[in-house]
Amino acid sequence: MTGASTGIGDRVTELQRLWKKIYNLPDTVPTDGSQWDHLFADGEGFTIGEMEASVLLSPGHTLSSVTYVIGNAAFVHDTVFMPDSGTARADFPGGDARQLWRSIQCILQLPSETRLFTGHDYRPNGRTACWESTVALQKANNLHLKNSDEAKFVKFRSERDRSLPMPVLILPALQVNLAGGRLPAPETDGRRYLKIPLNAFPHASWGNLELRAITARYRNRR
Ligand SMILES: N[C@@H](CCC(=O)N[C@@H](CS)C(=O)NCC(=O)O)C(=O)O
Ligand SMILES: [Fe+2]
Repeated sequence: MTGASTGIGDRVTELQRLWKKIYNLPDTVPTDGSQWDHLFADGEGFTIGEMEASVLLSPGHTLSSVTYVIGNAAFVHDTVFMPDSGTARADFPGGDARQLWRSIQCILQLPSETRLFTGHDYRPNGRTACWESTVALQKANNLHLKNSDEAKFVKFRSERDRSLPMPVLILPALQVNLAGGRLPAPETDGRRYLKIPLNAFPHASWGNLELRAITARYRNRR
């Protein structure tokens, strides 16, 4: 809306191809990332006005996730949440718990006073919403990381992920996200439609959908 240019990690094209198959989208939907003005490579630098920024590939939660490091702040999206909330799940298509562990280790190599801004906060025990921590605080207190190692984390994360339900809005939201925020093109009647695959993930605990279950969850959201 502002006309600002947009950018995203360059592996988004892999994500677009993956989900295009899952949604069985028409051939005309581009999977070359052309919906953004720029695709960032791992390690690439850029500026926002006079601020220096750089991009760190951080796959795991998704295969194309990136962290933006800007001065002494890092925007870490769904990798670590607040220390009392732990880490993001790694069971979405293209997700990988081992890669998530490795991405988090890269983030934790930033200077210890680096401010970390997280992607979500689910307010454990009903506390007020928080979004900012530091590398030092994460190392000392993160529930899923302290006293852990790669093998323990992968086991813990995979078990926990099997118990998590499908996010309520993932299927409608992804179709728009993957097009850089654009709605699907209108069909011959002039209307735009979002597709909801009903049986695309038979092996995922959250994926074996029936329309009844979806409508129940939308109703319960209120
Ligand atoms: N209840 C939420 C859950 C959303 C969810 O799964 N969030 C992801 C990040 S996109 C996550 O990592 N959650 C961690 C967890 O639930 O432990 C919803 O339905 O929207
Ligand atoms: Fe996420």
